[in-house]
Amino acid sequence: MTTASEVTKAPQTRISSVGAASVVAVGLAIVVGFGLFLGRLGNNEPLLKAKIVGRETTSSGVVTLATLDLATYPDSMAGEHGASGGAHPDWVSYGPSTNIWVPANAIVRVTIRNYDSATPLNSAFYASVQGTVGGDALFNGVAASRVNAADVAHTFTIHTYPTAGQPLLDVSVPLPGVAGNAPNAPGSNYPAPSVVTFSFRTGSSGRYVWQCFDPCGGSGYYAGFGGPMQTLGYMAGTLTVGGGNNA
Ligand SMILES: [Cu+2]
Repeated sequence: MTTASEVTKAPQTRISSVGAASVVAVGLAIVVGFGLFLGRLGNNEPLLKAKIVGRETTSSGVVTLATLDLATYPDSMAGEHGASGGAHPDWVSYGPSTNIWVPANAIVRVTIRNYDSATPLNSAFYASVQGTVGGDALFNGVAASRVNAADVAHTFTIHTYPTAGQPLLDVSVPLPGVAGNAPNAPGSNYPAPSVVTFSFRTGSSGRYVWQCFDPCGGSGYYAGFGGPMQTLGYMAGTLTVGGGNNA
């Protein structure tokens, strides 16, 4: 720890105008660089808001009903990184954004269209649907509580609370892959997607982190878990519950 007295004892050094300008430039670079770094943490990415579509009566009262549409891609050409793919065009990605907002005290109906082929799960734990309303999901229209671990391309997994003051929000749903040799759909850069729908219940306000737990990061990273798997904006993101104009 630096105390005020230590600051006053700092060596007195004469700094030339050129040196001072350099110090300012370096300081500015640090500030700008840190700002860019924070931007990658999600705050500056486009906020993807679940759409409030009405109210629903449940056994525990009337709650807000909202819908959320996501997609997973074999690259980064269709999500928040723009048509050029940004810094890592070949990284697998979620879209249209990984910075998600959903209302508090609500049922959120999620639809995820997956355009990527499978990478077998390391752990069959993530082949099971967890934390959804009814304990299952619809996989291309068929209800199931688990899928074959070898068929999974990605998962949508909300971590539990980052602080003890937030309610639990354990949700994990596997996303089966499309066939590796599937042709692109007409007019699309991707095959017809596998479609997974599920609902989860939110409680009071909170801020969470979610990510994919399928080792989809590519062979250039340790066990497929580096690169896009550890980077917000690709296979990880934030989930804000409530606040703002929550209905
Ligand atoms: Cu993934």
